[in-house]
Amino acid sequence: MQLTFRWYGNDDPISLDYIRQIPNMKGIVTAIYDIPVGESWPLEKIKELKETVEAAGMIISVIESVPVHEDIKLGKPTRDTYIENYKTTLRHLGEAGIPVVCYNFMPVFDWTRSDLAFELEDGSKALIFDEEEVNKMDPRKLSLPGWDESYSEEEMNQLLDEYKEVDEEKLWENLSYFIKEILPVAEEAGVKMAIHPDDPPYSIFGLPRIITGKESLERLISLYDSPYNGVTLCVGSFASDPNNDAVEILKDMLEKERVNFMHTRNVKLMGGKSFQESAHLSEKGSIDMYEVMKALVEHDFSGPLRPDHGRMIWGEEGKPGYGLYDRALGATYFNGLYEACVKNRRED
Ligand code: DNO
Repeated sequence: MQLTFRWYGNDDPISLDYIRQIPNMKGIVTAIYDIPVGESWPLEKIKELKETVEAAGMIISVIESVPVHEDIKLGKPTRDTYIENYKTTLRHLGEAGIPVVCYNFMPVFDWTRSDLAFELEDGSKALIFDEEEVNKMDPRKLSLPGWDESYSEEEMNQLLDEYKEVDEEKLWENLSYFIKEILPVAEEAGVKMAIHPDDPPYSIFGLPRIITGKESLERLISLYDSPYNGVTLCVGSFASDPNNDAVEILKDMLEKERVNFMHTRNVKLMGGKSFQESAHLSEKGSIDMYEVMKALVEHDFSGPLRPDHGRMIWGEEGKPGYGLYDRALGATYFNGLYEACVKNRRED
C-alpha cells in the first residue's frame, strides 16, 4: 500500500507541508483544476504541478480526476474531438511519469448528498444522504463543492433533456466506445486507468448510473482486457447500496488484478437508501475496515490508497469531506491496520 492524500492544489487551505507530516504519507492525489472539462492538459502545467509536489518531499501518485466530457457520455458526434483531447492528456501525463488516472462516468452529477454538514451525535459534522431529502431536491438547481463543473440552469435543463435518450445500455455503449479508444493510448503511455464507482451506486434524478457493483465491474473490465483498464475501489461508494458487499467486490477485483487505486471511507447505513459518512473506524460504520486491509495485504496490494472523506472535527472549517484532521486520523488508522496485517501474515 502506498498511503496518499487528496490535495486540491495551491488554493487548498491544507498545505503540502502539513500533509507531509502525517506519518507514512507518500503520495499526493490531485488534478489541474483550471482547465475546462474536455480540453487537453498541457505538458508544462503537469510538470509544474509535479515539481510543486516533489519540492514538498512527496510524489504525485494519482490524478483524480481527468473528467470525461458530457458529450462522450451522451455519445454525441462531437465526442471524438473530446476523446482526442483526453488521449493527449494521457500522453502528457505518461510523459511526466504519472502512473494512475482516476475518472468516472456518472452523467451530469458526481457524488451526491443531501446535507454536507450534518451534526453527528459526537458533535462532528458529516456528509449524509437522506433518501427522502434527495427525492425532494430539484436537480436543476443542484451544485455541490468538489464537482468538476457546475452548470447554469439553462445548460442543466438542456443536459437533463439530452439524457432522456440515454438509458443504461446506451451509457454502457458510450463507455465501451470511450474505453476502447483511450485504453491503447493509456497502455502506451504507461498510465493505469481507474474508474470510480457511481456515488451513490444507483440511479438518481432519473439519470442512468452503471458502475454500481460486482457485476458492473466485471462487465467494465471485460470491455478491454488489460491491467490498465482498472478501478478505483471506493469501498464507501459500493457499501452505500445495502445490496452490495464491498469487501467481496474488493476481493473479486484484487483477484483479477484490476484495483489500481483504493478509496477507504466508511459509511453507516441508516435504512432504505439513506446513509451517513461515519468515522473510518469499523465499528462506527457498516464496513469492516480490518477485512478491507487484510484483503489488500493478502493480495500484496502495492498501489495507492487514500483515506477518503473525513468528518469536520475540532472546529475545522473548509471543503466538506476534505478537512485535514479527520482524514489524517483515518490515515493513521489505516497505518495501524496495515502494520498489524503485514506482521500477522509473516507469523502465519
Ligand atoms: C468525492 C470523490 C469523487 C471522485 C470522482 C472521481 O469526494 O470521491 O468526486 O473524485 O468521482 O472521478
